[in-house]
Amino acid sequence: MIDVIGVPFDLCGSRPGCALGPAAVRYAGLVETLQGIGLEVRDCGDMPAMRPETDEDGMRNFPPLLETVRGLRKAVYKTYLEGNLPIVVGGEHTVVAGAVAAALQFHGEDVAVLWIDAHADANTPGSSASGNLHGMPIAALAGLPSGTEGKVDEEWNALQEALGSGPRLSLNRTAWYALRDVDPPEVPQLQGLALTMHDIDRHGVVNTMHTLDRWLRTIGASHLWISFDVDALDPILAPGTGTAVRGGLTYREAHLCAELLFEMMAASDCPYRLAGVDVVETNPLVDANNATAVMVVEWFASLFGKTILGSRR
Ligand code: HAR
Ligand code: MN
Ligand code: MN
Ligand code: MN
Repeated sequence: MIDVIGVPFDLCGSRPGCALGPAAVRYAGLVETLQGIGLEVRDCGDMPAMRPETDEDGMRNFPPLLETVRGLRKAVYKTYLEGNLPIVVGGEHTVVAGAVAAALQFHGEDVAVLWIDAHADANTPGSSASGNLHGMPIAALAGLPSGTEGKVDEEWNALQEALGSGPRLSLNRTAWYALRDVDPPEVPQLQGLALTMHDIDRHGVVNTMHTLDRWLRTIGASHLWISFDVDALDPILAPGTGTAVRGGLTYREAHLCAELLFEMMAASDCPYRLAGVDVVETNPLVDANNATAVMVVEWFASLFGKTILGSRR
C-alpha cells in the first residue's frame, strides 16, 4: 500500500505558495490516478501547517522547519513500520530531509537518492548566498558542517539531531538529474553521479538513465529514494514553482525518465527497490489551470507503470 503524506510547508524558500502544493496535487487527482492503475493508496492527509517564527540571529523560520522535518521523519518511519511505501507531497524541498532520514534509518546506509532538480540543493548555511534552507537539504542529509558559527551553527546541529540516529546520506550515493543551476560551492559536493541538462542534451534520456542504473548497481544500492523537484521540468511546461530555471526537461523527456525508472526497478535482476518518492516545490500561486500539478500526477502514473497503451503493472 502507498501512503500519501502532504507537507504544506513553504517558509524557507524564496517565494511563498508551495504550501498549497499538496492541495494542488490532490486536486489534480494523484490518489485517484494511482488507484486507477491498480495501486492501493491511502491518503494520510497533511502534516500540520506552520506559522513563521525566527529566533534572534537564527535562520529564517528555522523553528517551524525543525518541527516539520522531525514530524515528517516520524510519519515516514511509521509508514515503513506498517509495511507501506511513502509518497511525500510538498511543500519545500527542505522538508524532504526528514523523509530521506527515515528511509536511511529504516533501510540502512545503502539507500541511494536520485535528486531530480534544476538545483543541487547542496549548500550549507556557510556557503549559501540566499540563506534559503530549501537550497540545503542534501548538505543536511550528508551531515556536512554548517561552515559558520553562532546561532546558525546551533540550529544546523539541531537539524542534524532532528534527522535522527540513522546513518547519514553519503554524497557518493547521491545522483542528480536535470541540473542546470549549480552554485560554485556546491560543485565539490557532487561526488555521486551528476547528470546535468547538458548530459541529457548530449546523450539523451535513455543513455543517461542507463548510466544511472549501472551506477546504482556499482555502488551497491539496496533502495532508491526518488526526489522530484518540479523545477527540473521546463518552466514553459511547468511554470508553477518558485525558482524556475529555463532549459529544463521537456514533457516527453520527463515521462521517458519516469517510464525507464519503472522499467529499471521492474527488471528481475534489479538489486535496488523503491524506498519512496517525493514531489516538491509545486506552487499553484504562480501557475494557470494547475498545469504543474497535473503534469506531476501524469508523471507519477508513468513512474508506477502507466504507458500510452496501458499499464505494465
Ligand atoms: N542554489 C540556490 C540557493 O541555495 C537556489 C536553490 C533553489 N532551490 C530550490 N530547490 N528551489 O531546488 O539559494
Ligand atoms: Mn530542490
Ligand atoms: Mn528493506
Ligand atoms: Mn530546484
